[in-house]
Amino acid sequence: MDRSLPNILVTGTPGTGKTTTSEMIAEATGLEHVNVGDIVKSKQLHEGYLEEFDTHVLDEDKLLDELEEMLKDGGKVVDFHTCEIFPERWFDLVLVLRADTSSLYDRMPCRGYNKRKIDENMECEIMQVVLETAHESYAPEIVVELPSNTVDDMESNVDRVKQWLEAWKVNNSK
Ligand code: DAT
Repeated sequence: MDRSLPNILVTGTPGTGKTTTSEMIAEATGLEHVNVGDIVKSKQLHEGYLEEFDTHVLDEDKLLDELEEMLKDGGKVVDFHTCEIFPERWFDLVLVLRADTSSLYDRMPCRGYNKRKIDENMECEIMQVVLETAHESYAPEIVVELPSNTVDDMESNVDRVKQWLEAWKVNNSK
């Protein structure tokens, strides 16, 4: 893809801070935040809801068509809890947010998740599922693991992205 601005994927277990961090990145850089979960719901890009797992079954084809159009010119910060469904070529940087068990556990109740979903998310984080999936799905040099336990962590993560973006612009100027 030839784009004048990069696309960044912010991924991680639910509750690790993807939406908050993506909004902060958008604010600090002028890139546009794309909240995939919200798009799935608002455009009904799912094939129904699984009550037992408290989750929507994605209509992947429709979702990818929708996102391809949004991402083609670059300049997007895409926030989603899974990363393997997207084509590798879409992203220039993949951030995997990580939270300690205690930080993450404290954030779960405010999400209104049932016990099963909380246990599932905690296990997902402990077993580093999203990090491993990101490593399997993208080139190693674009995958960056970032701690997201405190507000200071979030601020320093946003600063790193700002610096990365400046370097990207220099390296990709025509
Ligand atoms: P996600 O989009 O990964 O599901 P979120 O951004 O909605 O997560 O954050 C969930 C809650 O946790 C929200 O109340 C903000 C808080 N939070 C997230 N990351 C944090 C951090 N690094 N420090 C403090 N609070 C954080």
